[in-house]
Amino acid sequence: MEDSIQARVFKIESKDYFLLDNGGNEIRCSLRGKFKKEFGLKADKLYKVDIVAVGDIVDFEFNKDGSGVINKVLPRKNYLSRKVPKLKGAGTRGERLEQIIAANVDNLIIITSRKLPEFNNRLLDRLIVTGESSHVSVKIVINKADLSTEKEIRDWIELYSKIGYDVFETSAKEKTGISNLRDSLKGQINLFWGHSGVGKSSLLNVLYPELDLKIGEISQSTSKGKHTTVTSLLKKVSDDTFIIDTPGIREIDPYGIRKEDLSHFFLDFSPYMKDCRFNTCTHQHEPGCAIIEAVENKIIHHERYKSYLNILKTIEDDMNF
Ligand SMILES: Nc1nc2c(ncn2[C@@H]2O[C@H](COP(=O)(O)OP(=O)(O)OP(=O)(O)O)[C@@H](O)[C@H]2O)c(=O)[nH]1
Ligand SMILES: [Mg+2]
Ligand SMILES: [Zn+2]
Repeated sequence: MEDSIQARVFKIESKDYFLLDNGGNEIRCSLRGKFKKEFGLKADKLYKVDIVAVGDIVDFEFNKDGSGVINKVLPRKNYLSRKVPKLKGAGTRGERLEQIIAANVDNLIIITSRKLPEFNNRLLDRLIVTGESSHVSVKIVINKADLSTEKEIRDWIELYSKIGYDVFETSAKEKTGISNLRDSLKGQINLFWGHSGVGKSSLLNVLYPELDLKIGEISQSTSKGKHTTVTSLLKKVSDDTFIIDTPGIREIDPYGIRKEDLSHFFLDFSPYMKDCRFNTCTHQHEPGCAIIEAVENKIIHHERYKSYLNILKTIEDDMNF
């Protein structure tokens, strides 16, 4: 298209798509009607599916008033998504759509905390699986180092480091562990993701004070965050470094992962999988399963195996509705 220009989506609010161009200008856009039809979606269904996501590069053109219209989304290098969370009280029937968190990401920075909220390895493993299946580089941050002794968390650090993940220990409150983390974000597009209240926005503010993101409180009754960040926001923090702050999550069910593929996203399982008797082994009750044997011999950590079974069950439950 003649007047078409490319830019990156940095924020989405309802039907408004905000773009950042190479000169750092921000442009508010809508979606072209024709473009909606190309996706075969009826108008009332449009916003149930994420056609455009934060991080997408799009073709757009200017309106006379300085706003713009998006004509096309360029092919994505990758994207991170999950199943749309179940509504409280909803039954188990019905298809759950894919919610795209962000596109064209280099690093998934999973933020956890030692305390408030308590370190949750089950959620961490679900986030890792999502990252591995989306072909992004996964890094782990354990924040709130000021809230407990290192002893309580040492075994977890050892476990994930051994698998091959970079694990950063930080305190946004005392500003410790920050420069190592900052170095690993350089020159990349970094998505910060994790439970509400673990300190995603706080850490980003310490890493890049100019961001000035809103910080929430921890609920006294639940020790969890209050979902302070409400929309994903991509920001350029230096010439070639971008960050994406995201709303905290309660749960994550990976989208589109087949039962038989799940173990590929547990990198600590991969050296043993080939020794299972059946190549269709799902590592549950099958005879001659090399994964179960490795768990029994304490070569694979039983907590990782529990996480595997836990995600497998979620996939199976969804297949049976
Ligand atoms: N003690 C301590 N508190 C922290 C630390 N980092 C963040 N907090 C506190 O944790 C609370 C939640 O911080 P946020 O940065 O809003 O957490 P978030 O992960 O962005 O939460 P959502 O936006 O709800 O997903 C705030 O009260 C912060 O002051 C830390 O390293 N140590
Ligand atoms: Mg936040
Ligand atoms: Zn097996």
